[in-house]
Amino acid sequence: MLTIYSSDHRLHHGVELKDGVVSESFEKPARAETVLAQVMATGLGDVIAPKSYDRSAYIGAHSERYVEFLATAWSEWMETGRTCQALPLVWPVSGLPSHELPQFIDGKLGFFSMDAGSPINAGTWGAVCASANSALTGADRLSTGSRAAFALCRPPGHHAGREYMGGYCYLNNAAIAAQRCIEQGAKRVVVLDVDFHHGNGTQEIFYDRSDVLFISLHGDPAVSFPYFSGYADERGVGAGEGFNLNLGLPKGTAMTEYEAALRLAGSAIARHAPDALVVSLGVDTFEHDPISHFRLRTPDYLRIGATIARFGFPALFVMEGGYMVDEIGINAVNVLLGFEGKV
Ligand code: 6XA
Ligand code: ZN
Repeated sequence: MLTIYSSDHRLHHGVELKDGVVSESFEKPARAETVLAQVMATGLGDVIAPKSYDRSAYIGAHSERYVEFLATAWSEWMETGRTCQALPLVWPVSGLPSHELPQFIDGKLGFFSMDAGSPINAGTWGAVCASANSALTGADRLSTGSRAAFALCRPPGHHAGREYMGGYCYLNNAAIAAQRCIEQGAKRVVVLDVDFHHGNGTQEIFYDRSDVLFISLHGDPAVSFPYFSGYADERGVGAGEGFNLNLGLPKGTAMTEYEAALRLAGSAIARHAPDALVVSLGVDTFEHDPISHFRLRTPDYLRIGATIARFGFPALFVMEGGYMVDEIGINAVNVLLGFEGKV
């Protein structure tokens, strides 16, 4: 299986507000390096750099003004004399009267974010573009007949909505790839999100559409980030009604229950009969992940990959979360090896 990877991910390295303390983010460069090392060590296949894409390739999944904000946020922040990372501190929650886009960068940061989990520094936009371009390059491979590809994206994307960043995400790589598949001729696409966290951004982007079915297996939002989406009654709206499937799972979920949910996803995928499957591949479902609470083990990831292969559709795997740095490589690549039948 081909891997698409850019070392530009290293341009982005942020802080995180966790347990009331600002410290190094769990979403750090070593994650992608560890996955790449495992891709090489296992001989998964060739590794190529992403192609260049115009910013217009991100529009469709995102709004023009949001992409412009991401591209210019750091320079606007610096113009105010600050040199530390840019973070939002105020949000237009539903009780506040104005939902107008502010002119000042501090207001814009709150307007275009769901949380304080996506810091912006000098290298963020470069890394974000390289990440999205990796997903686009993978989507184009599928459109030209490849059975599978792996976009080793960093930063991740599935929390990013049409007009907001959050949860370490800026551009929604999986959604951008799914949209690209549609633009290249796919009639129907499925985005299957197996990250521990609900892919609220992907859900939002395709919520009113019937061409892209979104399915997510994730920690019950009553007790898991992002808390405000991921419930079973979120089924889509308008033309998209019935094309959004949330499979929330309880604390401590292990492989037996996880596989049962994956089988339900498989039935929904078969009914949609997609031309392409985009897999939001997070491995923070791992038993030792530091920020999640499922109990999957390293060999389970081979089975997840083999199960996805049995669904029988061309698949683009897009890297999302996973934070136990030592095992993230083995677990992520096990899914890919399982898909390839190399078990
Ligand atoms: C709170 C936790 C963010 C979760 C990010 C993630 N800062 N999403 O792994 O898939
Ligand atoms: Zn996650």
